[in-house]
Amino acid sequence: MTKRVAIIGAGPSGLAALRAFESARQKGAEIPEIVCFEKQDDWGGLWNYTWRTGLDEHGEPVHGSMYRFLWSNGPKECLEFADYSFEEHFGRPIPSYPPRAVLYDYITGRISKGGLRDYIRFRCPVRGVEWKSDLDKFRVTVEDLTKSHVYSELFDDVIVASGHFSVPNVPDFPGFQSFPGRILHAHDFRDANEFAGKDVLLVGSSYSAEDIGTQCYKYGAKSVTFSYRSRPMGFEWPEGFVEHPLLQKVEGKTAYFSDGATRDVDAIVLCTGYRHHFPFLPDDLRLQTNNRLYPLGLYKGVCWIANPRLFYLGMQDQYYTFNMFDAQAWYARDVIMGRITLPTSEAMTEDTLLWRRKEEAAANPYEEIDFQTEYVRDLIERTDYPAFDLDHVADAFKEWKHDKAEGILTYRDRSYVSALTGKRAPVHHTVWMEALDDSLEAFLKSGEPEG
Ligand code: FAD
Ligand code: NA7
Repeated sequence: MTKRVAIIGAGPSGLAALRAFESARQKGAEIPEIVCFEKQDDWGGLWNYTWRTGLDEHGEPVHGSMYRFLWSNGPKECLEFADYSFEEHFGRPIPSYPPRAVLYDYITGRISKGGLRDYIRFRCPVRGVEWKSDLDKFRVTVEDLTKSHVYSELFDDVIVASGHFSVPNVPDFPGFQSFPGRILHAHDFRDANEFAGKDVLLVGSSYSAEDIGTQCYKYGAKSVTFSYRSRPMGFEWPEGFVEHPLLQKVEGKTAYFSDGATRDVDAIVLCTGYRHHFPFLPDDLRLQTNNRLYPLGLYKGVCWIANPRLFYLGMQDQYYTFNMFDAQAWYARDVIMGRITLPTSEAMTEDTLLWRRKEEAAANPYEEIDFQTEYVRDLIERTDYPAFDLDHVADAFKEWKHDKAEGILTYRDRSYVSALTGKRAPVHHTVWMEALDDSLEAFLKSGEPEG
């Protein structure tokens, strides 16, 4: 009997799994029967933009955390699929920092060929996964939202690719109850134009704070105040930006910080990160972790040690993204197809503890980049995923870090060399601060600057 494999989610990680099996099929292998369950009505995961916030038309929590005017926050050369270059997709080299629509086109373009969409059941959130030891299978329970029908099917293996930047971590601060302006989490931020002319406070000091802060400034916010819990971002901010340590309280529209400073603000955006959230998984199958480079419990960051017929993709904090999801998907595929034999549970645990120690030893972002590079290399060496120059990609990440430190508003004007084609990306026709149209058409048109 053919094995059956369930993939939960058709974002970049789930699509990487589909591509991995398809690649084996194209090389003549007999592949398992695959069913991918996706709760949204289209593929692309977070890259599938929605204006909606809160609940969707079916009463489901909206998955999307991306916003209008989101441009890649790292060079595309660092996330390029090893089996499908940007140049192959767009027919020519394109600049290094594409807006969301361009990356969506690239991700979905690779998968559009070959009828892979037929594997996906859209509008089908997974409600439960249960290990049935008597049957030696998982029972997966799904709701078909279109037909308003709940059903269960049996699978030999399950791949969880449901993402972990969707369910917000929302702290409370004294005075929020009576703050006269809008308070929202980054998950619900959609359009920077809303904050034009306003004094905005952002709590948090990581990617969301940095990017939503600069977006607000780009689209006309009067001022941007950041509040950090552990350490400031420390960029050389232009006039109009300021960083303070942790928010203590708000009284009326006045925010009080732990350094004694105060600031009147019109709106507050909590850029306080996300929670790994798997309401469809029971305790014995559920990954429990904070956002970090090496969560425990997963051999090679992928196989659930307590039941290695369950796999997780993309659960790490991410420098590498699309190419790391591919490396993980190829590895999971090879375990499922019996090409890789897993060691004993003890040996798997020991291996993860070794990696965890290396993760903990990484003292700064440059060492973290090296750590994740080695992690991806370790995976790629074990499968037939096309080898690419990972040292080159690690150098590009470090160049990106350096470029950001030199200019948080100008780093997206830089260009980098592709490890696949060896070519340096062209410079975009319009500098990022003046590029207000984030459409694919505006980005790809050549010639005169926008405006
Ligand atoms: P997701 O993209 O989250 O996809 C998960 C999919 O699973 C979704 O389609 C969801 O609907 C589905 N799903 C969830 N639960 C269920 C269920 N129970 N049943 C069925 N389906 C389910 N990365 C970059 O490389 N560059 C960037 O510039 C960048 N910017 C980002 C900006 C923001 C605001 C955020 C939040 C993330 C950003 N990322 C960026 C990182 C992003 O996490 C990855 O690029 C990528 O989207 C992760 O893919 P994924 O498939 O693991 O998860
Ligand atoms: P991150 O990278 O997980 O960062 C979360 C930030 O929120 C970080 O600065 C935390 O501070 C801060 N945080 C968390 N809880 C609190 C509380 N209670 N009070 C104050 N500050 C808090 O999430 P992001 O949303 O920035 O990025 C996630 C992805 O989205 C990423 O891949 C991007 O590409 C886009 P800490 O440093 O822990 O003290």
